[in-house]
Amino acid sequence: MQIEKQIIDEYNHQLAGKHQRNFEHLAADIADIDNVLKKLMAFNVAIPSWALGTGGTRFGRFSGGGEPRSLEEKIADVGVINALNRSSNSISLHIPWDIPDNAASIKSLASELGLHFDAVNSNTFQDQPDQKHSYKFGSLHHVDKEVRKQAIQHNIEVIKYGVQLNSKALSVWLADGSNFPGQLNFRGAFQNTLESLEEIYNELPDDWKIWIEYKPFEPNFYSTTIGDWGQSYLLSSKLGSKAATLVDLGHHLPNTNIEQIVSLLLMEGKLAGFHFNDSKYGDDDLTVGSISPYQLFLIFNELVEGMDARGMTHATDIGWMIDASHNVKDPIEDLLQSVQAIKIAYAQALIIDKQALVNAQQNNDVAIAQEILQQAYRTDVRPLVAEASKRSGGSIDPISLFRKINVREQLIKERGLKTVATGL
Ligand code: PSV
Ligand code: MN
Ligand code: MN
Repeated sequence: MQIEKQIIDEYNHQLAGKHQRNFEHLAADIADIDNVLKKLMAFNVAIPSWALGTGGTRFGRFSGGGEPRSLEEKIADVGVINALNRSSNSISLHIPWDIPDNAASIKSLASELGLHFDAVNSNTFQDQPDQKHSYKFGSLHHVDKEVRKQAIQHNIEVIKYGVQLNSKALSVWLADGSNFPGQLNFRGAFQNTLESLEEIYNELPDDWKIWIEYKPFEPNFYSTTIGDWGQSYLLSSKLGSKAATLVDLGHHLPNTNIEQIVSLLLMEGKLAGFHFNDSKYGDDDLTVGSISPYQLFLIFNELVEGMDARGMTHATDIGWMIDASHNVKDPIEDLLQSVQAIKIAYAQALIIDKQALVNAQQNNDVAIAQEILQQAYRTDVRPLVAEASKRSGGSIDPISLFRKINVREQLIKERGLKTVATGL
């Protein structure tokens, strides 16, 4: 299904009075309001193809109904999200969960909806029915060269699919690790991973990147071969300028200072981008901003400051993507909430009084430095996000419009109640 622009405009019209009052009140206090709005309007976050259905947990899965049954339907769902918020103009595919054999028609469907393809993701953490060797004991780090070769080949195949879709990056997350002390030789595992990644790296087209994700635990619970940003950074440095480190917010031990990691990776030109989600305990994959919105804001503070210092373009110079899963909420509503949360954190970071913060830091004025950050964080910037969405042709309030026009009910009518989408 597609949402007509007229429906969005009509609903915006209904909300216009209150919105305009709130926006004007807020805008009066923001010095460079046009610049803030311009940046928000240019900002987009990719939607992962695996987040459009109910993920479930290892204890069960409860379908929400109307879930996309094919890649075409996943693309249609991203079209719905983007029509509502005008900030989700790309989709990230996971192969072989999505097999774009018909690349030309998939590409034209996406472009009809104003979408393009973000990074392609490889999968060497599951065995596929037709594969020769098992990934039970890992893939790119495996002790057996034949297993490594198979995993390398898969990644090269994923690049080829991505080239047909005009993606520009390969995203690699490995489940490789060990469950018990003694199971692995750490150096051997790391060395094998590096050599495997080198072979994949050599197959990257000139204008492509490889994004290397890290994660400290799960599915292995003693060691993960790319377990933290140091290990990912080491690999991406050794590989070369097309390689960088991908930060998934849920892939840190509790209380890790993620914003500091972000700041240093950015400084070194090695920040590939993000998988946004939120978590309280581990890799919970909860809605962005639902647990730790202040942390999200602090990350965006580092991003705005660091990207401006390096002359980077906010909208395009790093990868922005959601990596969440949905067990009890409508996936589309959840994704809309996530994108809103990201834009709120970004808007808050954009309105920080940067010169005053620099002065406070230079004078070791700790209290004022904290005040400056919290002043921005405690500002309700939702009217800015709404205005940016409206000016881009989206909705002032995407979730309430999604409910009002009964999108899910229509999807259930079209696709059925007991549907299963591929995903984590
Ligand atoms: C597993 O932790 C994971 O959530 C990683 O974050 C990947 O990005 C994602 O799956 C898809 O492979
Ligand atoms: Mn991830
Ligand atoms: Mn994860």
